[in-house]
Amino acid sequence: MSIEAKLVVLGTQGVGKTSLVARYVKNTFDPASASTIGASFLAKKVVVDDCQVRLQIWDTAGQERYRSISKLYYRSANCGILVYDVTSEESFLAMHSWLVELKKNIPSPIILHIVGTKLDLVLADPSKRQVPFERCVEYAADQLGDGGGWGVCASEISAKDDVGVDEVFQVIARKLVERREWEEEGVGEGAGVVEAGRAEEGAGKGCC
Ligand SMILES: Nc1nc2c(ncn2[C@@H]2O[C@H](COP(=O)(O)OP(=O)(O)OP(=O)(O)O)[C@@H](O)[C@H]2O)c(=O)[nH]1
Ligand SMILES: [Mg+2]
Repeated sequence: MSIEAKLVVLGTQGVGKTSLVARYVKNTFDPASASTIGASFLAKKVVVDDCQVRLQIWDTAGQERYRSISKLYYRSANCGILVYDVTSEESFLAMHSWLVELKKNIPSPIILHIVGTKLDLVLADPSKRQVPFERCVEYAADQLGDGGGWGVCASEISAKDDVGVDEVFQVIARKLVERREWEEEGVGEGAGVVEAGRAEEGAGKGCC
């Protein structure tokens, strides 16, 4: 089996969307990453068991003035990553506004992964943390854990230190495959799975 899926990456300016995608696709990190204009596209194949998943990854611009353009990308997406920065509560609140917008504008629930970035900064200095991982997990359960079809997951990553990045995309790809199997079997249309793990500081990642 092979699957093509469109993945959209959303979140406010500077949270690390481009860095997350660059680490995953090119295994690079730019400490002076330039702000994205409009959106950029990268593709990568992921193998899940005997299934090939080709992810078309749309990295959107977080600047407010590009918000209407981002809509073009998420409306046809099969899956998405909502990104915030663990050192910025403001970015967490901004992520919520993306989710509200998604819920309003997309025709049916998609697989969503909520990602807190810049974990390396709080591992180096815990006082920098503004969003506890528990808050993110509770948020995911409250907002998306109603069995409404959002296959949601949450984790914390560092694009700088390459922690937890591959896992995000692997989990999404696996959920895409599972969802396809359910649909083919006619079992689980709309069956949402809420699975969120705890980030162990030091272990550096928390995921499903
Ligand atoms: N320490 C640290 N810095 C990071 C990490 N990820 C991104 N950054 C830095 O955060 C800044 C913004 O990163 P980008 O990836 O460009 O952010 P973005 O979300 O794509 O921003 P827009 O394109 O403007 O929406 C850059 O200086 C990155 O180097 C990380 O995991 N750790
Ligand atoms: Mg960017």
